[in-house]
Amino acid sequence: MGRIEKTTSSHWGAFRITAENGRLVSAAPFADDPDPSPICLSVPAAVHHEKRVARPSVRRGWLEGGPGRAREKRGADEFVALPWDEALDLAAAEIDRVRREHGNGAIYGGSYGWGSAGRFHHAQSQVHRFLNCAGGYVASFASYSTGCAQSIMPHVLGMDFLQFSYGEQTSWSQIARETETLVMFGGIGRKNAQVSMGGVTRHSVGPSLEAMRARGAALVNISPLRTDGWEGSEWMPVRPGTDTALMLGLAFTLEEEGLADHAFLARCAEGWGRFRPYLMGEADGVAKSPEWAEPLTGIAAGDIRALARRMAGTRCFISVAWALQRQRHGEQPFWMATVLAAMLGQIGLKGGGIGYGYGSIGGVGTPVKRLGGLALPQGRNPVQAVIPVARVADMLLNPGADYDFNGERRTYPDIRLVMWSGGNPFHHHQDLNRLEEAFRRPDTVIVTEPWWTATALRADIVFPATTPYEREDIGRAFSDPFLFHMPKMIEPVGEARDDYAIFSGLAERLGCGAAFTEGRSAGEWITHLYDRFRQGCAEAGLETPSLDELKARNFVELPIEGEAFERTCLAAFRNDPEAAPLGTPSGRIEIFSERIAGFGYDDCPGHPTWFPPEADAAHPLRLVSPQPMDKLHSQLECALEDEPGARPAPLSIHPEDAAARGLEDGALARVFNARGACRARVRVTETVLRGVVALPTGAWFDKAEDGTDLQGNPNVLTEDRGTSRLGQGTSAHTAWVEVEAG
Ligand SMILES: Nc1nc2c(c(=O)[nH]1)N[C@H]1C(S)=C(S)[C@@H](COP(=O)(O)OP(=O)(O)OC[C@H]3O[C@@H](n4cnc5c(=O)[nH]c(N)nc54)[C@H](O)[C@@H]3O)O[C@H]1N2
Ligand SMILES: Nc1nc2c(c(=O)[nH]1)N[C@H]1C(S)=C(S)[C@@H](COP(=O)(O)OP(=O)(O)OC[C@H]3O[C@@H](n4cnc5c(=O)[nH]c(N)nc54)[C@H](O)[C@@H]3O)O[C@H]1N2
Ligand SMILES: [Mo]
Repeated sequence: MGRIEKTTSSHWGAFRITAENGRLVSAAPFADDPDPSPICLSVPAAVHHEKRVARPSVRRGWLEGGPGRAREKRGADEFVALPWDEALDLAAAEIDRVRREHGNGAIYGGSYGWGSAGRFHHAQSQVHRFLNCAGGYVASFASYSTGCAQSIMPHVLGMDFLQFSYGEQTSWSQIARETETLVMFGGIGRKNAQVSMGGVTRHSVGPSLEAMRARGAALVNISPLRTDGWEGSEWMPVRPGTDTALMLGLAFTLEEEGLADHAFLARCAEGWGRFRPYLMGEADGVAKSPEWAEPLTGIAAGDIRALARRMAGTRCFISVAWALQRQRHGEQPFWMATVLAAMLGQIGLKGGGIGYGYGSIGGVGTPVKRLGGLALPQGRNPVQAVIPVARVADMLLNPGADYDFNGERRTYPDIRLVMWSGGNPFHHHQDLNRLEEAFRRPDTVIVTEPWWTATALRADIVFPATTPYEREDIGRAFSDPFLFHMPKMIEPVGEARDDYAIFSGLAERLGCGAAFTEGRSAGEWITHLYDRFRQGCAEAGLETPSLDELKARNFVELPIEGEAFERTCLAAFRNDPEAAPLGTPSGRIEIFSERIAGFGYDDCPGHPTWFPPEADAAHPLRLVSPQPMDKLHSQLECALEDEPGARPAPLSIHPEDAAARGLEDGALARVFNARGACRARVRVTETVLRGVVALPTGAWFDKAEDGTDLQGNPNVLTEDRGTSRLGQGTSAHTAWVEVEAG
């Protein structure tokens, strides 16, 4: 007891945390962070919030009727608290029934989500390891972050997209030094880089942009929101979903004005000759000129031409936010951006070329040596079935139906049991009313979660999980030089248990306890994983502290960041494409892909193609739903919800659009379309393009009797449709809405 003050790590970075007499009392930014995130400030209030799940809880209809009963009451039923042993017995018996009667292929354990940052108590790894030990599960491919990029980009660059993003892309330090024109599709602002998987200790994106500005580099923010750019950026307000048209207009100018680097295209790219007739209009009678792009994008033809000339005339880096592929035909802007960069011929040069996700997440472009290890082994999944992650509702609603995915014809499995740990699908999935319908299909839904989220409220069995402050762990992100001992600050709140303890209890009951635990306690696992990591480091010539020393010091910075670890994306390939070919069929950047053309998809043909957005006359405002500034997704929401005026969430709208609807700043509004409706608080601002409204993600879905979400969750409005048959990613940013006072 008494007072403990320590540093801990999280997805939004390191922070100081203080406990007094068994309760967290305050949090403060990490002293060595030049641009810390405010997210940590909500931690103490959230951890001790009344919305914590106090005890194992079982939905009454399920408890009384058995699996599959009163499924329509999911989300409206009450919960019965049970002792741990009874709840674990019930859950284990149900997992056993499903695997015996239907096979492990009837268990969905894709369980997408961000959980928390520690390496051992990593909820995804825990649930996947458990399900593998129990005979396997239907898994998921890719993420909501980079769903279709992970399908399209390997065809274009011949590399796994995440390997490319984190292992190959140009370092920020080099961009900050060398780039003259930084063209940012989707912007690079302060907001998103606060966060990175596993943590980002020194937030350096802001300081890098500041350094560029100070030496006179041009920062061009191409986005519907001015706030997506760093202070001092030029703003080119583009209509959402039209970046491909803008890029085609830029490419057309380069070709028309003799600015394209044909030597580079001939040496390093494949298929220019198949793409050029489309670009210039010889193939379809439509020249993709700046004049053609102007009415589509909302950007004047003269500005498009001027930008193309600047890009060709300076050391230019094109950055593309992940948001651009989180929409219908999201494959196209990602592919076209690479084609544009290839035409500029600066790929592989210092501070030139192309990169993805720089504005999306911290950790992209950090000059940090990659180290292996420190992950809980997940074992092998005997079940082969995998769905694209964002097709979860389609799967639950359409068992046995066929669908296309990246050149394959696949069939959705018939899911009887859903297990979710460390994610909140009723935050992250699109068209939540449809997801609610889908979640009524399986016999049983089991969720481990610290809080009564909208997902926990729609489960049959809810196990209360601890938060990182209630257990010990090791914190390390692969893109960060720091290593943390994450101390246990307080005893578990209520009857919460670690995910590891929960899955150990289930595994024992299912006869696979020894396989799951390998006889180790949580503390022994941490020692085991850390020792393995340390040994790997030693083999690579890197000294790390012993675990006891790390505990005593709380955190250390490893000497693995700096110019020595700087990268220039695709430099070796540029220098000698024969000696260092890409993994594409041609070994070069594929402007035209025979392989994709061979799939025969009309929604993703063999070269980058413009698809006009499908307008919705009754709902004329385009909704973008960016990540929230003040938090990570839906996490810690209960603390923010309590702040006066914070909810429903703020909807940014242009003054003319607001005036046309009689909406005043600060007033309450109803945002709606054919799929659903939510409340929001009007924020009238000129920082959003006319015709566009922005409602951040993260509010806890809370449905009133008339079906309106009271908190302002944009996912009651978004469309649950794949990006295309190729990528099948989420189309979260493609939605049309109307807004009215009330
Ligand atoms: N409209 C729209 N929707 C979007 C997006 C968008 O741009 N627009 N973005 C998408 C993207 S990129 C993402 S990544 C997703 C994010 O979606 P999620 O990752 O599902 O969102 P989180 O709120 O981070 O969910 C993590 C959950 O894990 C719980 N948790 C935390 N620690 C632990 C733990 O130790 N154990 C257990 N069992 N649980 C824990 C948290 O309480 C929380 O409920 O949202 C997607 N949804
Ligand atoms: N503070 C904070 N930071 C986060 C997160 C968080 O929850 N909170 N989540 C993290 C995660 S998991 C992820 S995946 C990343 C996501 O990173 P991104 O995908 O880059 O982030 P978003 O906030 O969805 O979108 C960035 C901006 O893109 C713009 N945009 C939307 N559609 C278009 C379009 O069609 N064209 C153009 N040019 N711009 C468009 C929007 O105005 C939006 O503000 O963020 C990470 N960073
Ligand atoms: Mo994400």
